[in-house]
Amino acid sequence: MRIDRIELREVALSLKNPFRTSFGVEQHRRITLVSLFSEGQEGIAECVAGEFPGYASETVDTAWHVIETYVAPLVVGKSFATANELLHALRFIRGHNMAVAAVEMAFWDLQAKQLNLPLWQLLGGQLRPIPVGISLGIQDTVEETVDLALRNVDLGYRRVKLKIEPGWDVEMVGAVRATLPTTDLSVDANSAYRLTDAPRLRELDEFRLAYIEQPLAHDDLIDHVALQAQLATAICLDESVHSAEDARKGLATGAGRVINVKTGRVRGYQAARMVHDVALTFGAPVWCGGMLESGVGRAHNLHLSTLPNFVLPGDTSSSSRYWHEDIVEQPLEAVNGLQQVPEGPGIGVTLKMDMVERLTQRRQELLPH
Ligand code: OSB
Ligand code: MG
Repeated sequence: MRIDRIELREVALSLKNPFRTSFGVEQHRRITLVSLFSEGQEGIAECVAGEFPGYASETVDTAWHVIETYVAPLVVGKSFATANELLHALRFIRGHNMAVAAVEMAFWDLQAKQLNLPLWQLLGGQLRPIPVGISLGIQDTVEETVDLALRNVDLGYRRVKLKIEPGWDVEMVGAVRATLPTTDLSVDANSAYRLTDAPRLRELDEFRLAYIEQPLAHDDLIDHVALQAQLATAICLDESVHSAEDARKGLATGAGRVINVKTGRVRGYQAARMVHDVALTFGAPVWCGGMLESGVGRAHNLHLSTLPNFVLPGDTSSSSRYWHEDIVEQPLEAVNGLQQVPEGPGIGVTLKMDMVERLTQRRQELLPH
């Protein structure tokens, strides 16, 4: 498959409500859409790098720069039979996983469309409704948190993940647990704690959480091993896992027992599938994380979630939780906590072109030189 050109497009979209985590607040998203064109067909993906390097070191602007300056010259005008061949061409680009992933994921969509297959099938998944939960940002009060958790459980969401940070943890989680005694609950610290906080984190054990997500540093596995040994609750690794090798090390050492898989963080589908397979060999469950994506990224997440070891509810909640209006035609709405995988070739969603044009901040064509 010859890649004729790449198109980059930045679209501005505002979240319904500010999303607060231990590393900052997001209210306006600058969404980078990456399209690969071949023989009149278009594959598309969303780059999940944020405006601010708070979750990962990449940003919207570094990803744009890396794709334009380093990725495109290695891809445009070249032919690749598989995603592996594409990744091989990019092997000397160290890091910048979110930038590379967006290109790789667009390639998968393109290939699925050329084969006239839904992406889940090309990935080797099994079509099924995808159980999803919500990720609840840090709120102003415990009462609001309890209320939001309750309302979303009533909507059918299969799991409630509460964002925590020092000072917003045991009391808040205890209040939610008291109101929702049987709900699948978890917490996500986004690296806000240190190993010396182990006694505090141990207090969470009594709330029977499914897992504590990424309590310690974004680049740590060693301290997570020590912490996991002191906790009854499983640790779920997010920020610390950038590859299948990281997943192997994390699970083999006992740094965690669960993995949150995000294609952007690990460099695309090929790597995401390898993380999934490694976890399976350890008997560790995985689930599909989210990065406040538009419908393009959400559709990708749902296709990935059809792989068999995605056994825990993912973060691909309804598009309408985040957006007044999404940029894709197909509604991606959970019903009773289940999302349907979009049908049709590739990712199965199409852009609302008028809306996208209206929201476009910049656009760039990358042609062969
Ligand atoms: O840690 O999983 C995370 C959002 C942005 C960056 C990191 C994370 C998140 C979420 C939200 O938890 C997941 C979603 O609903 O898209
Ligand atoms: Mg997380």
